Amino acid sequence: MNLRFLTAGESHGKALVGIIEGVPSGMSLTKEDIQSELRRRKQGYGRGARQKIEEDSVQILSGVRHGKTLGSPISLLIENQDWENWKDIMQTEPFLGEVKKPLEVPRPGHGDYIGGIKYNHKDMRNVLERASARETTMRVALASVARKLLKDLDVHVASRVIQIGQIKDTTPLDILSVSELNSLTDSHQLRVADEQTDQKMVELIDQAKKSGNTVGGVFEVLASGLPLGLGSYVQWDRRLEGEIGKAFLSLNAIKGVEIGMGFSLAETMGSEAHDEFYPSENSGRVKYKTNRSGGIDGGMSTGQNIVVRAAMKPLSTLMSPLQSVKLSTGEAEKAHVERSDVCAVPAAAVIGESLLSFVLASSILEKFGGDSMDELSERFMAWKTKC
Ligand code: EPS
Repeated sequence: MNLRFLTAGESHGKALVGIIEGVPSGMSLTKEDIQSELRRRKQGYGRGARQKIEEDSVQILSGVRHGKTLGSPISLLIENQDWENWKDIMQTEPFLGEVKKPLEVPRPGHGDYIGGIKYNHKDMRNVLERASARETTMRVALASVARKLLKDLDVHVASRVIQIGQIKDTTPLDILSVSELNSLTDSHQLRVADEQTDQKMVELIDQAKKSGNTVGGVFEVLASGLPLGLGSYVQWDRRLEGEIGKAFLSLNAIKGVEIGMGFSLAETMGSEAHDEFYPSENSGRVKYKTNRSGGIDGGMSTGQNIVVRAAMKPLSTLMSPLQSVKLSTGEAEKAHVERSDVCAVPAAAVIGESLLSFVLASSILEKFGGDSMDELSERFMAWKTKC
């Protein structure tokens, strides 16, 4: 990957920190470019009380001067407001008192049990604190730098939720252009294109909350304005679908990813599965009338919109907890209960936009290189014109 990033920080620790490296020099970048994406991640019906506590206010610590990137690593800091309430429990110095809020009964479906055994932690809070999706706050912050790079090249990324539990939104994919989609979905409680379906899903989340349950769903992330030829077929780890799949499957609670027609392609005949070629005014090039491949064939971008869908399982922290075992006694007990969300699919969609932005910006840098933004955009535009 030409762009690299790392995050650190516990959910209730002092702060989240991150570094992104490989961003060309001379790109305009302000705090607001990052903050606006962090605000979007906090939205969505079904979130818990934490989102009211946290401001997710970002500080740019390095790599930017007078509103322009320097080409050096960009480091970011987001302080956790809730730290004030967790100082003793989460302090880094040795603590001699009785540690409050230990996690002794693992939540089925979470990392608690496996992580506790693997890292030899009796208090599985040591797992929870880092396995928590709170970490995605910093991922979104770092990826919003990649998203700014895409925006400057006129590449747009947007998302919508298409399923919560068993309720599906069947609004066609091309209802709006990718650059316009977020203005619609940002204004709905669950990021669903159809407002009535959005409302039905809100009711489902209310029911789940009442019964101490959680719900998952499916979201779709789209990108437009891309050139042909990102990624490559020549080596397994350069295939664009592979990079996208890895990025999306690295997101907490994601259990399935598909590109274009995805799983439904398995039900079709070859004659209905591919995007046929039609003559183009541009000699030596073709036109498409369909985009069943979701913008990627042979591990490379086709130049059509990229379409990715991901399935998120229901969150594993239930207020009516599942059956579990207290490991210290070996006795059956109900799982640990921790403040959490009922549904975080809209937030996951925004995080999905961030992950796709990161992979696409990295693939663009791999193909076109360039140490400065001027160099990159000149090469990018020349290729797009040619293709
Ligand atoms: C959070 C995501 C979820 C929230 C968390 C904040 O993390 P998890 O994967 O651990 O459920 O529950 O909030 C809390 C840990 C809390 O104390 O409320 C996020 O996206 O910011």
